[in-house]
Amino acid sequence: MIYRFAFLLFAGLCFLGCKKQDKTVSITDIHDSWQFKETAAKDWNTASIPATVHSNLLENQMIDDPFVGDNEFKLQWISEKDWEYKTTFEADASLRSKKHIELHFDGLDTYASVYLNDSLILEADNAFRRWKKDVKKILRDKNSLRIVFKNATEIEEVEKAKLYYELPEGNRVFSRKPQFHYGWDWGPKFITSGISGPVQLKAWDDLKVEDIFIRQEKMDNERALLTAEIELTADESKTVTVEVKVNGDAVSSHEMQLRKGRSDYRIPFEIEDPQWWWTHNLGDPYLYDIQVNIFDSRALYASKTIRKGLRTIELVTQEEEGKKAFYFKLNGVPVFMKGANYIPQNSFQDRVKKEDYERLLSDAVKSNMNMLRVWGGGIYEKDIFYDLCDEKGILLWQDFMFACAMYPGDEAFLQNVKEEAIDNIKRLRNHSSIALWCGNNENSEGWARWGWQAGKSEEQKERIWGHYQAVFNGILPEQVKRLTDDIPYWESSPKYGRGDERYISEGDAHDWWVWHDAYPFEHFEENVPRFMSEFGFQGFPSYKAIKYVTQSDSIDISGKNFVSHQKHSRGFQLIREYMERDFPVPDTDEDYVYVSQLLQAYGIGKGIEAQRRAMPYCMGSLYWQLNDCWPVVSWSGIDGLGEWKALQYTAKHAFEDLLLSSRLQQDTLEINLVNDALSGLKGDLKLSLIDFEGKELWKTEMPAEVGANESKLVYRFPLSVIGTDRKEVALKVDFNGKERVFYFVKPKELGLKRGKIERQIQKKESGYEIVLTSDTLQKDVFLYTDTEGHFEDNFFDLLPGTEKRIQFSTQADLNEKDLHLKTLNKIIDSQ
Ligand code: BMA
Repeated sequence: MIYRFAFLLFAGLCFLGCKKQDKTVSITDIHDSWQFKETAAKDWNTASIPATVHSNLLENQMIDDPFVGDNEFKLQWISEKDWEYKTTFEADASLRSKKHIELHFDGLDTYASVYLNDSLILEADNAFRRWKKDVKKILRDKNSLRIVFKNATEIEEVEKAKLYYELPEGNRVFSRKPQFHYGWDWGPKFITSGISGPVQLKAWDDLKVEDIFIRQEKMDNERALLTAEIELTADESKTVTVEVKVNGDAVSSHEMQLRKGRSDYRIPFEIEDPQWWWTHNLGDPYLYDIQVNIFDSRALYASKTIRKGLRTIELVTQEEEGKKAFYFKLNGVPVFMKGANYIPQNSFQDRVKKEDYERLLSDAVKSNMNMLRVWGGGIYEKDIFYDLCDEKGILLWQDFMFACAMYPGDEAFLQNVKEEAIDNIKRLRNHSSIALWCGNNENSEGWARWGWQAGKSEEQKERIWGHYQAVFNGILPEQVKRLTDDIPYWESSPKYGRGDERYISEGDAHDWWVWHDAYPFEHFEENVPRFMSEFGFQGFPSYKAIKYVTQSDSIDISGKNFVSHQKHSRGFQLIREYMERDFPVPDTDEDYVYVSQLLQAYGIGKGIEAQRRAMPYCMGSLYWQLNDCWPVVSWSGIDGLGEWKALQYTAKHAFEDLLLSSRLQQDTLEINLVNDALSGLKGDLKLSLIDFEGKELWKTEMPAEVGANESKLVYRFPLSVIGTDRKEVALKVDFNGKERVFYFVKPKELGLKRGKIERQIQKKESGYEIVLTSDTLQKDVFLYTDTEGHFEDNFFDLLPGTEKRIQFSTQADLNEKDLHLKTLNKIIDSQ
């Protein structure tokens, strides 16, 4: 016993000094001195890695910025060529003396032949996988490494020729690489290639920790039962001690007999009075530091720390009144999911930096989002994305990377998909943020109603559908079940396409009647599904993004330099059509951009509110889409340069845990309180009808309350109070100090007068405070400037005689002349 204590003390002291995560494995990055060229070319150019060929060409100033003007079209030649990369590196005698040496590639995009010292060691064919190769025998003192990337198009043609039928949506289905690279209705076509992840030599003797998974077996308020599942490769059978520490305290220590070769070991442990991980809006996203230490009789062998939140997550799909529910329970509590669909942040992944992840995910928190959906046409994100979601308390709906198509199903393809699933599930399974793994985006909807079956024989249809089943009801759910601690799996988003009437009563829904079928925004109010996982409307990006694209100081949205940044064939036309319905159509490009953003915010705001009012029937509202991968006219709330469009501010307010919402129903305005918090609220509801000069025409006040996690109709305001002219009045509603203003006609019908806005600017520690006042109600006040920074609120209504204080956070100096302002008043008044 005394011996054992002494041993643990020794080991503990040793650990304090051992910063390295895994002493058994020495890691050498091979990131230096890379060069690249087109295979047919003579001259080599320097290359930083990880990167794409496109980024390397740009770094060498060999191409123009792909995001400017119509450069996209001029750069298509890049993906039609083959490219190669080379470097040299040393492996000294001490490294080579290690018993095992592997070369690891954490990302190769996509068809790569890897030569080490002129031996072909690897042929990769999946950009989503990680590759490794035993190189012990090939490694020398001085080594050359060369990687040849074959262009994807040629290989896809070969694969296509092997099929006696055509698969829908083009050749991209043959390549396991991000599907948006082939162009999307918000994204350019850049079929990249290159070394997309770190390249490392990993060398070790005797023992290697392959993987550690902290499986949460059971959890209640008293204790969490966990198992550390450890995958080890050992050269010989020997005895080790495995210790688990939680937040620095040892909670378990086990002696274990290692088996020779690769084996799995299970170490159970408990945490008493565990702290639950919550989404940021409901509590603390608490993360434990769980450290697994492996000792032999002399010293610490290996140590790995996993930051893990403890929580239970459940997808409830049981029958309710003959229909199937669809909601998430976090820690046993049904939670309304508020958020958006996430796409890759750049066409060239290497250009997304740590601070971009930090900023975008902080923006999601600021916008009161508690869930993002990682959409299936993009990428399995880097670890940092999931680390930040864990920390910030954002849940993730994680798609597998399949979108809007039917895929092949030959043995090699299925095996490749299986390995891809194993790689990514294992990499991501310790993250508490992942709430769901979903098979694909819109594949089954497409098959059912996008005409993909036309012209195919019964046998062909059966075969294609059989391949679908093999992946989405076979391989993927099997791997999720086998490798995770009961994370739910969902076959496809949406469950039913909108052509199937069940889309509204079962599973998740993508409602594209608005936009693609040009239904009015009011459609959202009458058609609320169980969980809206996609709905959206386009808006122009910021002035900054437009100026970047056109490389000009003025706003021109119809020139050839800009129009290629609208990827939806009817996009411009649909924006105009909807604008004519609800908003004034301005006659300058600058105003048109502004009103297009108001329009987008107005429509999607209506949808979010309708979905939240319908809680608990509806339990989720994820709009399409959070962000962009370049500057473009799209459905995003945050544009390609990180600027917030009006939608993002509207979403921020509409997603607050307490929402005051209204709906016009014949001769009444119904007022709802929606409360997502875990405790109820009581207070005074104050209503006051005002004209646009602020004169109070009517008022009332009453006690009101709303329960925890509840939406409640609290007041019916009779329109008879107003009389017939509803264009110049607004209803101010206040509940416990939270205020909202409702209107009775469409924005274009409002009798708004230009008026005058007084402003004051004060320097503050983290930027500036802008104070605005006006004698007249000012609608949709938009502040903008060329100075880098962020307005904490924008596109707001300014009530007459009331001060509005806006924080502008910036490191720069804001010149008063560079602060501009637009209002809907000015546009309406001048027409
Ligand atoms: C959704 C997405 C994307 C697309 C968007 C807008 O269904 O899944 O495929 O960009 O529609 O059309």
